[in-house]
Amino acid sequence: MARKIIPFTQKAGCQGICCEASTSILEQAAKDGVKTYVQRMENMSAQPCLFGQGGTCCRNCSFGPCMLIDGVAESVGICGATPATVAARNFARMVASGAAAHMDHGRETALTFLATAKGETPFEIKDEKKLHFIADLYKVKTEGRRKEDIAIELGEKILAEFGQQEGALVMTKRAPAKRQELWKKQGVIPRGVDREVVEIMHRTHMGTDQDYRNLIFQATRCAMADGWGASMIATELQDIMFGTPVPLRTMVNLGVLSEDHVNIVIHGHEPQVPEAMAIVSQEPEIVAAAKEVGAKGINLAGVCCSGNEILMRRGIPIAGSFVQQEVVIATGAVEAMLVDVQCVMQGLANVAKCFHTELITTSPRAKIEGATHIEFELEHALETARDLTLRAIGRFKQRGKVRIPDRKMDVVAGFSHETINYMLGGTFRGSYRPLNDNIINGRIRGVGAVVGCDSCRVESGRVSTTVVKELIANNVLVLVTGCVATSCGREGLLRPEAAELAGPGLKEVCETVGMPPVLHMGSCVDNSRILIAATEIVKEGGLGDDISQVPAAGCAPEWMSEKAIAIGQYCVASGFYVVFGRTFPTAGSKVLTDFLFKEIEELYGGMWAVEEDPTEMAQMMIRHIDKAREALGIQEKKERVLFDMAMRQELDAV
Ligand code: NFS
Ligand code: SF4
Repeated sequence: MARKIIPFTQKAGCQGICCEASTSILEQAAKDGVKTYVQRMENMSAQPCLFGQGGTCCRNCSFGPCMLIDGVAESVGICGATPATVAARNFARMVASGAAAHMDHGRETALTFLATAKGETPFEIKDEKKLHFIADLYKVKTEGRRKEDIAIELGEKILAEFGQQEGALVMTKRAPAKRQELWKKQGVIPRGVDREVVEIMHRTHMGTDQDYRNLIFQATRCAMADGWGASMIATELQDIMFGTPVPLRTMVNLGVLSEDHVNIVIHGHEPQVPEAMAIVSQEPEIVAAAKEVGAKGINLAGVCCSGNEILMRRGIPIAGSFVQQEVVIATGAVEAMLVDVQCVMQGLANVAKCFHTELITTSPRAKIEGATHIEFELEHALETARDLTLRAIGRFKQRGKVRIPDRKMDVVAGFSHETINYMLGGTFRGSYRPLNDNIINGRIRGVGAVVGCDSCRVESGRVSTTVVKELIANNVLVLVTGCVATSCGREGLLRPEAAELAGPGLKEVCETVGMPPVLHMGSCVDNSRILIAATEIVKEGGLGDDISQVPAAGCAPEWMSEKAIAIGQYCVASGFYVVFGRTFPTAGSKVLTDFLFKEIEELYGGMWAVEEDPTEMAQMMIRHIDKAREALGIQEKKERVLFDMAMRQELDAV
């Protein structure tokens, strides 16, 4: 049965919360007078403004805000800007902001990589194979050279791409040839990383670009500089330094907090602080210090994508998703919460004040009033990490009543696109062949990427997991990243046992391989792994020669962040059909929305859609997947046959 999603604000009490574990904590917090997003939503005096929600409010100059009504001829800004122009400007600015978040993350990663190569950080070059692969892409010589020398040259080349003015970002050359041709034709290959954001900010300035198509063109080029640029750079360099993920077992949900350990929660996005914390937390002196205050040791847990980074690579558990961040503190069990950048609620500061928790900001780019600021500097990474850990230990004795819900769930995470190679291909022949074959023979209907945030405007987590369950029940293999992955983890969907919920074909594949039907591919910058996985499927052959032909679709059922818009736009530009949940930021302009939902398909082979009902979201993806299967001539379930070269070519020619 389809579940009607009722906006949280229309309900009384705590019904919009993701799981029972959170509900119990939030109810107690409310009784104790601790204010979280629940109270803040109730206190919100007005319903969301329709102009703001639909993208037709402009305040790009002091004549505004100009609030425009679509379809009314005289409803234009004082400057004459139409609803389509205003909505396109606002959309482009969302892309710019979202992309900039990933770009700054990518830049920090590149700087850390370079410093690591020079021996100035406690990190190392862990994945030499990937170092060589990426070095080859960037035409950095590898033969007979020390890995550090390769990394220095590579790091400098990558860093230079951020300020590059002309040319093309190197990572875009990884896409299928046909896709690259299309991008060239459309002119959307990014010239540099930062330039594309600056150009959006310029074009959207009062009185500049006033053609919605031209604005969306630049938004696309900027989004490309995120997905096929900064995010991919972040993922690959992080893998080289911290290790490319391989499948591992760990846990998620509030129950991963420990009653008898010092709990340090790491929240935000960049993996430098989490990695340093992971290194020092097991040091004998640190453990001894924890024991001195009566704790058994240090328990690290993650929130949001910082959590996903160390979950994927180190198996460190996740205490909560985005919506759960305040709940984590409200357990009373957290000695310190370290936050760096993005998706950190300012409300945390007040929640922390109600407990013994110290909220600590670590990035010079993101301070919060009322939080302690301890800057994390790479050159003193471990000293700072020790200092942070000791501060947390110092708080242990101040703990009041602790309420850790007895809720945690097993998850298997760590599916890099390289792992999918081996997982499905077997150790003796790592390739995407078996995946492609199973898609061709119909056991797997297609691939669904369900990504993005969890939202407190809906029954958070529930919308995403309903989409995911519907997809796997229909034999769609699901890839997840970000907070959706945490939601799926809480519901047990990231365990091989979840194959029980899959349709017969997908179930058979999962059981043969021993993998879950829902594969956790990492944080939100790791959506770049999905781009590469789709590319590998194309290159393997038999499923068309471009990403837009692959039976696949993307979805962000509970999106909230501007990053999600940037991600959606680069997925559309890469040929994906992308469904967003609940609300779409251009809804106030029919012209622009029609362009993004329909006409854009002619340009990129991908397009947007929006839908509130999760079952319908999944069905929309499935219909798209079936359409792609039909176009490939594989819509009927076929028995598994071994493909020889001639047959592959025949399929390629379809
Ligand atoms: Ni993605 Fe990750 Fe979560 Fe959304 Fe925020 S943490 S970068 S933006 S809320 S998934
Ligand atoms: Fe109004 Fe135009 Fe100024 Fe925007 S730029 S606030 S539409 S006058």
